[in-house]
Amino acid sequence: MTKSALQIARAAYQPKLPKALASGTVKAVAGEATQSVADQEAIKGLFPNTYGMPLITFETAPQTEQLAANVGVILSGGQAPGGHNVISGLFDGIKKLHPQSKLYGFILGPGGLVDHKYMELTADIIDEYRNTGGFDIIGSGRTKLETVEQFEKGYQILKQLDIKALVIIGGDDSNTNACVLAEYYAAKKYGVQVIGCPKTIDGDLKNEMIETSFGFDTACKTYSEMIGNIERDCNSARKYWHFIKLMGRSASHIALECALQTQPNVCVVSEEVEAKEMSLDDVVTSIAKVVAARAEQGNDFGTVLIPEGLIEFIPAVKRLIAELNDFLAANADDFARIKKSQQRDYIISKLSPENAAIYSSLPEGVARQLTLDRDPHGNVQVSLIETEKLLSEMVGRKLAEWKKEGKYKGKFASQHHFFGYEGRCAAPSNFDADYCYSLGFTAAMLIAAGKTGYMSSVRNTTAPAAEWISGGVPITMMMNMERRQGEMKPVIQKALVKLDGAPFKTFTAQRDEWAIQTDYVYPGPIQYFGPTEVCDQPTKTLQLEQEK
Ligand code: FBP
Repeated sequence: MTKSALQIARAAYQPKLPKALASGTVKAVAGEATQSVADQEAIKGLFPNTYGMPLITFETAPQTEQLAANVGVILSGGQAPGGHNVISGLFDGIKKLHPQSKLYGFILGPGGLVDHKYMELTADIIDEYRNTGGFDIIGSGRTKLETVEQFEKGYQILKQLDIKALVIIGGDDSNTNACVLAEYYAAKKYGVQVIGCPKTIDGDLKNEMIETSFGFDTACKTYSEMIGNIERDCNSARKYWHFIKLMGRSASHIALECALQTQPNVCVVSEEVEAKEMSLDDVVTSIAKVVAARAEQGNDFGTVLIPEGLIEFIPAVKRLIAELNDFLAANADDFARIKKSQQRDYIISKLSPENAAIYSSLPEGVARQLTLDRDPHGNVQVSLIETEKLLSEMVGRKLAEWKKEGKYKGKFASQHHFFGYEGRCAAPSNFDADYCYSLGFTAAMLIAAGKTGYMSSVRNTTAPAAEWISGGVPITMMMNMERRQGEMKPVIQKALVKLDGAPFKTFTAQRDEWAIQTDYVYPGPIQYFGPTEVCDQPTKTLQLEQEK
């Protein structure tokens, strides 16, 4: 396999570990018993074996004898930079505890467990993937593990391979399923532990104990490099407004972080749109105002960042999607039989009058995208909705009206971009390389400590890696009850952008200036080698959040 110079140099990088893990041997120290973030009685009832367990912290301790133990690993959901380092950390962790332990990878996500597709991950294979981006070592998938039949089929192969513990590397939905699986195996006394690891570029799997999900750092730095390049181009040509949609299915963390890194003229934050009950027209007007104000100064160019999930946060559209979700879940077969050309009218005839009116007011393409297949977790596939084009088109129309009224005199030409896949498999930054390796190593220690239903946790991440704190958090602690596909289900609470949080407040304190002035920042590409202030900086989000 041909390798780039960077790949060769990067293979030799030794990720940094928290001091306790680097010392070689640890003991698990139990903290206080935990409770779920909400709906305690309901969650306790659903997870009698894995509810209320204590927080765990690892501290240096003398070596204790360990038996060899085989471990399975699954990569679940969208790719995120650093997944390979979680696996290499896990591999090194279990081998350190006992050289005879084996690591098996299930192929193409949770489906590999159910279909018994796996491979043993040997030292040679692991070495090929250290510090690389992507999930290609075993592939990923979005199969939802939720039925007893799947759990039992999984158990068959786990038993056959003598696997003692399964590590599921995934986002909020996948970790919710990891917890359900942990509970099931514990209830059945199958002797298989299940450990989760917090993955998602979206940055929305975080809480008191999970400071950030891995991949967010690298993805945001990659997008920010590209946004900075576009800003420089637009400040050079001075003729285009660039509408840039950024991945992040629900929360606007990616858009906000990129805004903090690059200082664009506009960044829409979905959570604010929802809180202020803004309509689509309000969002369009707010962008058009910035375009008009810059035109007054002769600046017919700019950059607008748009979070991928925006459409679902516009309260009226959100209500429409909620009704559509329930309706489509209950009438999937009927809907599939309707001819494409008649689907729009069919939906309109079935919706409540208020939602039917909103549905009919949406451009046809966007309306159709709202009825496309949900992902296996029941989510609208927002990455397929071209919000960047929708907004620029509507801003263009608004400006044309204002021109007629003599309120706007500029020229408006737009370019569209969608940054998502460009960053999901980037070579992990030093932060993600170190963080992921530590998460994987911690997972190995949780397994050795006999834990199940825990998520690997590494905290104090704005300090140098040696001072990071490694441990485990019971997954039930992060859960609440939410309506999914028409039913109330226990799920990990998604962390949205907090409007009273430091990252958003820092943004709002400066955004009016950024809107009018051309105050762009050009972060440049991720640096893997060089001074620590260039190579090892965590995201601005993390720095601001931890500043408290
Ligand atoms: P995860 O929650 O699985 O990490 O999803 C990350 C993500 O990149 C979202 O930002 C995006 O909406 C989605 O995956 C796209 O998924 P796919 O590539 O499967 O369509």
